[in-house]
Amino acid sequence: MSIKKQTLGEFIIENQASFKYTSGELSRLINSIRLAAKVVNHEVNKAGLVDIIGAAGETNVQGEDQQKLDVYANEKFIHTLTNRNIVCGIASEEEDDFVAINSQDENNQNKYVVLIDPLDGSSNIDVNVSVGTIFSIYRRVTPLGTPVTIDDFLQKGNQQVAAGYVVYGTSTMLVYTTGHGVNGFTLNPAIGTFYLSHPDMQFPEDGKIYSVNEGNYIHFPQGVKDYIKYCQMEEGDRPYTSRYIGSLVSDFHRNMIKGGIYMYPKHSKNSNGKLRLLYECNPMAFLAEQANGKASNGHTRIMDIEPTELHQRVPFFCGSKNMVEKVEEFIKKYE
Ligand code: P6P
Repeated sequence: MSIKKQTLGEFIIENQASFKYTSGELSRLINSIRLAAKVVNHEVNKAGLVDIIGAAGETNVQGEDQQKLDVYANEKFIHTLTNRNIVCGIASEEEDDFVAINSQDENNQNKYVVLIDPLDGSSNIDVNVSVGTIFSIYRRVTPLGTPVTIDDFLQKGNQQVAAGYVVYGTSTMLVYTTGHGVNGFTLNPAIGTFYLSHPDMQFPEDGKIYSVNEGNYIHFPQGVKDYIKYCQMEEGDRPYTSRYIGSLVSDFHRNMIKGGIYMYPKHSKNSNGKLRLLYECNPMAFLAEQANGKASNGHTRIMDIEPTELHQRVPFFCGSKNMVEKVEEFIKKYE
């Protein structure tokens, strides 16, 4: 007889009391992300089909304007979070500036702001490779009922109250933390319910997988080059396996389960690397640390970095603690 798995809704209610701001607002916020994830999942899963069916010009079979999926995902998450009247502001990779959600209304007692990468790795959609949504949640720092300002978004990662991702892969999973460990929920698409499938997820302290775009090798700092050669050396439990999907959420998810490190270093073409601090690196760093892993820019803890602008990029090394510390050792030799 199969043991009944807890649903995401049951899990949220059961753990609500453990959250220091037990207003229930965060629970409603996680629930709204759950709804948006299901809507986006439905669209992502039929993307290829829509492309084929909707071939006639700019509209699909429903006569709707065909949208790029990342724009679609962005609109769905903003729409859902706005309609549920839970947050006072949203920042997104798809929006130049943050979006104030009627925060100037003095009756607006909404405490939270959300930062999202609505569809990370969206270029993979066209080749049917998994993609993800990443979200990061903070309490606003400006007074309730006043317009949100950039200060509400430029907070250090160590101020996050929750973070997570949705991975639209062979199955769709929602993985998140509120600072009490990391739990993974798998969607049963037949009934549209997420079930607790991966309780208390932990990064193994060591791993044998390294994830980096080695096409950029010649542009990497020498310490990173040396670490990659170290991974490839025949010695002890090495060589490691190279696995790079081109989708941060998927590489992170696999490495968290199996052990491994994800790297997006700075390189001569881009002095800060590619990944965005506020809605990619900080939420993934929060998850990593809650799962006994580590995340740095090569020498500084990601969640201690003082943000200066909404879309700023940082070098990113994240995963099994001992692997991150090893690459930091190699980088340190040249600093
Ligand atoms: P590159 C996707 O665009 C992304 O932000 C991450 O999901 C992914 O790991 C990385 O960029 C891929 O970038 O330069 O290796 O193609």
